[in-house]
Amino acid sequence: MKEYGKDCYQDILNQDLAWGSFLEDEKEHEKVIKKIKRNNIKKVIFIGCGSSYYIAISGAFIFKKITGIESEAVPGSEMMFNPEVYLPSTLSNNEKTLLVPISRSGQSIEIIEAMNQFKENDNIIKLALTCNKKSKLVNITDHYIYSKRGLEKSLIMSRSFTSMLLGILLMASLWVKNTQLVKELKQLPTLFKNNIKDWDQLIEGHVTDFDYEKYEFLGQGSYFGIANEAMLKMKEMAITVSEDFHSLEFRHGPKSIVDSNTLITLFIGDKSYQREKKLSEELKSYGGDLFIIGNSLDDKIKELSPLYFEINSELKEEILSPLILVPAQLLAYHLASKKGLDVENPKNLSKVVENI
Ligand code: F1P
Repeated sequence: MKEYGKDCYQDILNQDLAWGSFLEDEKEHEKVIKKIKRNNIKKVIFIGCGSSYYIAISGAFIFKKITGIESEAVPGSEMMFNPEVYLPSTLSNNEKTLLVPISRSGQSIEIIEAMNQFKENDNIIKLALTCNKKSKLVNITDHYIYSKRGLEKSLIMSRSFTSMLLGILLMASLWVKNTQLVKELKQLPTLFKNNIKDWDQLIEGHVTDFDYEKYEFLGQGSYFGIANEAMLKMKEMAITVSEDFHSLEFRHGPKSIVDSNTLITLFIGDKSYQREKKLSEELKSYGGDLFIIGNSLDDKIKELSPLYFEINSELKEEILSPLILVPAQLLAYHLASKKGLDVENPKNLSKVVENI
């Protein structure tokens, strides 16, 4: 059988190399953060398109949680059309806004057009987060943080997503000089290596044995951006309709569609654990199947879900954000393979959206 999506599969299976390589450059990243911190940053706005916007959603939550600095995620198109709505209306004489455009290619048209608006604006410090340091974006920003092994061969974003999200985790940890957090981030490549083989086999097996019509992805906090990206992988790779919600938002109406043809993937958090467990019991009672991924899972959760992954680390949920996405990438890949789709040439998609 033709090996569909070889490059994409390899990109997913070797993300730990991109993470390790990014973390090796800690000192370079630290120099950038120190330069930026010479400014009195009042607010940080992360912008992105597609998957990169979902990095921004998860990253803004993480950056505020770790540094305490006001942080927000805005789609590139919104910052292009309505910058005055998102930029702080009042700044004291030395306060600045840090704008962080996130872009694997550094070429997406909305990001470039948005950033070109601020070329002369000294109240905005511009930091690019990218996998392409020879990009238009890097030429129009003051600083850049670069994931040198993040860029995929494949069109589909996988290791670029997780390595740039790891980038925001490292930025925030360096910002507050939390050496313990930096040490914890350095555990992620090993945690990936310890789990990837089992995860891949178990997911391939589940996809082979079960068929669903509807796919829901749920998460709170930093896992909401992860749920967004999981939804997008299902669409881009498996050409399958899927949705994402904050976990408890799903109860306010969308849960009405749950039946025995529904797979709900829950990225279960620490603070939200008990409520998300009750939600899982409710969704199970409607006939839905649960795929639960979390740090430590109790027996009740394990009984509820035909498929569950327990990471078993001492790490907080935010630190696990890049890792917890990986099972959803594998789910989309194996469903695409089952459907005989060639993920190297996904329907209607291009690697970069450079014009509108
Ligand atoms: C990323 C992106 C992807 C999308 C497609 C087109 O742009 O929008 O999210 O899946 O591959 O490109 P960027 O990160 O390069 O700006």
